[in-house]
Amino acid sequence: MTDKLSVGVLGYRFMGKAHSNALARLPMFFPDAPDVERSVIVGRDEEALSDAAERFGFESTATDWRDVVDDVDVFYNLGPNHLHAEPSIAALEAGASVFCEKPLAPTLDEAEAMRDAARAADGVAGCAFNYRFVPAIRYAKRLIESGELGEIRHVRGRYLQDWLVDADAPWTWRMDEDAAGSGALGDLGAHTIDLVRFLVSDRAGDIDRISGHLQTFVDERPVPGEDEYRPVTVDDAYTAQAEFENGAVGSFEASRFADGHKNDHTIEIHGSEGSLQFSLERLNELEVKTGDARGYETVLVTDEDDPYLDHWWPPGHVLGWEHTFVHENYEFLSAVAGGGDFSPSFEDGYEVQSILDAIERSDEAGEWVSLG
Ligand code: SOE
Repeated sequence: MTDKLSVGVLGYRFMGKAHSNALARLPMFFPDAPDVERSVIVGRDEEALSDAAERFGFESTATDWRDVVDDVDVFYNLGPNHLHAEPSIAALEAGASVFCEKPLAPTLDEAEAMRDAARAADGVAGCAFNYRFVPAIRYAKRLIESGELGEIRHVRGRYLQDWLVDADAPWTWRMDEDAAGSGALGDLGAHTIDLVRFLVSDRAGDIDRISGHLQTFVDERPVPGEDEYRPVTVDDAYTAQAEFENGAVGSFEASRFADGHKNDHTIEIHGSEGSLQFSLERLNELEVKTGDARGYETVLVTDEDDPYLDHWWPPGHVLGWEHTFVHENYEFLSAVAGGGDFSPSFEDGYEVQSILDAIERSDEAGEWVSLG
């Protein structure tokens, strides 16, 4: 009887590669991680799936997740957003643990159903907000919770990309409301809202009220390989402003039209005693201003007592985007094997979805929406 965790993964493209790479890294860099068997990878295109199974180290393939969820210990849902709810709920009800990519779901109703299924299940249910597992973000959380920034006054988050600046960039499911739920708001804003909750909710409380605006700049795009255009039914960009329970002021935005910004997720926090700034494009660094410093100090967060760094290289040998997936997979699988809890959970995923939903309701109503 093997004590390996059997893993089934739905999705073999971008996130399938990111998580498969993480699973492959664990034995070498996190030797105390649970033993995992990459049992089955699920997708529709059998030729592409077979190639992915070979490259990503999976024992078998399947074209229907219904044939998988009863037979694995852990189910990774890396499919498009509209496929997050049903397979994840089925896997939880079959007794598996589930790791679902963000955002938890396209709609608040689906996120609520997933949250409730997780509450009723024995398995661990995690939502893969990978940026919580950046060492510099962990360092930022320690600084905030130590009180070094004092009372939180300003929270600013923006996530800027530019892959849709070209009006002829092809249509994908991410531009369809039925498949994605929303555009930049759910795809990028979900990360920002989750990080903000992770960093400041203990000291500033949750978001109490919010107002938002969504915008679509290009309302149809060419379908690859076909002589047709399809409508874009989601936002290309969003902005929002918020008030936290402690009175702190929040401002958030994301765009797929921010020409010159490739994957620029920045968080800035100002307190009564100091400030910090993080940018994903410089993910090993944290800009910190505390105490009587006259300005920001750039801290390179790569020391061996910094979170996760002792698993990798000596100080200064910087990490990359893919390492965040190794960290989150280590924590998730350790929680599964050890019967512990994992954050961010489906509860966290639901809370994020509630705030995204409030931003959309505010945009529709043209007024602030209370979350309290
Ligand atoms: C969008 O392009 C995207 O891939 C997001 O879906 C991911 O969550 C983000 O980490 C990088 O950008």
